[in-house]
Amino acid sequence: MQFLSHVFLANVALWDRNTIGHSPVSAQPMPDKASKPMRSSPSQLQQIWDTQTLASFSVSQLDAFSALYWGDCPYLSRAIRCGRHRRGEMGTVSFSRLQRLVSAYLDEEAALAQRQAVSMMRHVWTNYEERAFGKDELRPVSGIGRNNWGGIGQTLVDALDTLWLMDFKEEFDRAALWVEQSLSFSKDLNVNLFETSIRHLGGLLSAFALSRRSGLLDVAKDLGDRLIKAFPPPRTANRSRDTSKGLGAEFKKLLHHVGLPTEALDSVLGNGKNSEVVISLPSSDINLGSGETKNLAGFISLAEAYVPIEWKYLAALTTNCSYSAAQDQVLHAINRSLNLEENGLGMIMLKQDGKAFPSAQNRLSLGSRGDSFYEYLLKDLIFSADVAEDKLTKKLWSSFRAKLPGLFAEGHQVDRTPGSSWPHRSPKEVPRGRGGALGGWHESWKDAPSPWLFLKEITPHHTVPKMDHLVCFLPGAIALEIFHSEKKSEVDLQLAHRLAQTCVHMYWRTVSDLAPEITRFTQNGLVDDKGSMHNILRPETIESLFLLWRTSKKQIYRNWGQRMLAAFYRTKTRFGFASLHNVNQPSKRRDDMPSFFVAETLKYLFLLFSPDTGLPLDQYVLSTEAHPVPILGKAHSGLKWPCHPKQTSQAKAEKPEDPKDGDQATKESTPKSTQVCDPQRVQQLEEQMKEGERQLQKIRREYGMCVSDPICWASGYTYEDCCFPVPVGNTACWDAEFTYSRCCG
Ligand code: DMJ
Repeated sequence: MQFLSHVFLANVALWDRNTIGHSPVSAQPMPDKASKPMRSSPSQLQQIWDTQTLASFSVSQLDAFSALYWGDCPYLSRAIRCGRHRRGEMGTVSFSRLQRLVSAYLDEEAALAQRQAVSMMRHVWTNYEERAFGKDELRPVSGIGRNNWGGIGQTLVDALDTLWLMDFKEEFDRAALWVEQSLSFSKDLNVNLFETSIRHLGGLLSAFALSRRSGLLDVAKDLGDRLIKAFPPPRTANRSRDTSKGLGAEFKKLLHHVGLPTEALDSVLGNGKNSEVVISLPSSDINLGSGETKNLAGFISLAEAYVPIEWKYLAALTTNCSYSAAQDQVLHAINRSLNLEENGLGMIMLKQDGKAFPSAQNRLSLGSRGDSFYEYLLKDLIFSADVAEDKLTKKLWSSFRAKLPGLFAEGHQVDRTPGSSWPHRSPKEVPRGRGGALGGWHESWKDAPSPWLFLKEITPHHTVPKMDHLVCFLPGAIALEIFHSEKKSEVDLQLAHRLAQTCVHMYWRTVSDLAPEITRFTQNGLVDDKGSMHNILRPETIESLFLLWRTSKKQIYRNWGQRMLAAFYRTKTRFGFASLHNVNQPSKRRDDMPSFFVAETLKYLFLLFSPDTGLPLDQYVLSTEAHPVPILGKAHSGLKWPCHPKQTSQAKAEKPEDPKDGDQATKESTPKSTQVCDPQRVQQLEEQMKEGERQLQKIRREYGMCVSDPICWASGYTYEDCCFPVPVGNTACWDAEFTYSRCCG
């Protein structure tokens, strides 16, 4: 970019003050053009920042730097004492002094931005307390409270730790008291397991971690005991059957022969190496009162199945290891069914057995239904690093990182010149393998000089050049990985930066400066997805800016955050902050303020401009709903991990202890028994194997050996998923390479 010219800088400085109408704090005269030479832009700034960072400063910031350079006080600054007498011969300050002054000025600005985030929270909370206390949500335009999540205090619970971190201690106490005295989960209410785990369970546990208020842990535990019923029962045995020998081996041979995945057998019997026996995934929905489970959408999302931080922290606090075992089981089940250790990426719609749900909508995606699965691989790795004995999380995160470039694609800068056809209509999906020139973007992220880097989605049929705003968690996750690595990879930091840049431009290209729910890409760069132009105040981009700031300390992330803070601020209504129907029509507001706006968006805005000590990232990890929990084994956690395999007893898993308060919760666990083998269960499994063998014979009789190429059954698809009904089977299984005849014989 061209740095602002001297004259332009001086002129815009005048325009800025007059237009905005700010009156200077100190009585400083306006520059007298006749008697005083124009201020010049300090070229020294280019020694402090790169051009992209310089371009990200606002005009008023540049004006302030210019003032500092010339020994003047920046307008409105209260922090900087100016020393005209210290000017050098040229009438300017020295480079080292300029650096100090600029840094003091930026610190002051950060403190102001932090205060603005606090004032936004105050605005929300005053109205919520007054008009909707204890309700799920406050409608920001009409000021009416509503129980659209079944009346379980969604906003209140999700906001507890934000109140604590922002030092609204009285408000926190009132809200915590409401949780302890009035919140009841004993009701006939169907809830989504994932949402309730990340918002309620995570919210309560984090509020407990920060405040040590034991009543909050009691409520969390009650909720945990209700939700855990959505998981299949824990299956652990210290001695698993070795399916590489005997009847198991025979059965495996048969399975292999007909092209069916042999891992399924391991998941039932174990493979003799691993004591964990995996059954399947939790149901997506559960009735809090009756414990009845359902999969309301007909399938389970990859992201929704795995929520390790909340459940493992609950296990650590209560010494009830069944909470954590359930998460380990889920991960093992998904790994087996989707072969994630090798594939790195998994389909987002799953059947309860962990295999891919047969649907043309199924896809590889880091957006909706996929996002937090990958986020949680990393976060669990950080959270459990010091206590983890099972290395699967680490393997899966590494394999995800290795396969991630397979989703990269690039598009070029948008052409906004008058007369150009921008904004363009959304492109249709492109048949897989025919991106590039036809689709207008590049299949390989190394193909083009400096285009936008984005993440495509891959369905069985198509490559889809679209990116959900949800994907914008990824640059932050990569930054967080770097934060916790000993070797800080510049290449990864650059990758995170490029992805963040794409996310930020999803914001800057709209009228409101807020990103739409979905953005598409063509040869002209970022384009609209007509049906998805709304914004529901999501946090992912600001979250990434926060993590990039903490990791790199590069000013550009705070600058982008300042602009984003202003954009969110402009959604202010009389009673809160409102979602938008269309980011290009900011006056059309939705009477809707989701709880993650207070749990995440405002919290990340606050943290981005706060000193690191407020929430040290070497001590805490933020959940996918931005609820901080202390990293296990670190000083702040004050916990010992009670769930080492030898310490975890079957009896304990089935009948959890009932800690009365926070102190008790931190006591070490005492293993009660070590069950070796359950003969009844073994008999049951042997019967299942025999039944399996009968089924297999049936398949062989009916379909012969025409199972063709087993490579077709990647990503959890099976012969049965794809080949029936004959003769075309399920077309979701076919793409350019795989055909019915190739796969089904
Ligand atoms: C939040 O509830 C969580 O961040 C979740 O992981 C994804 N969606 C929303 C925010 O966009």
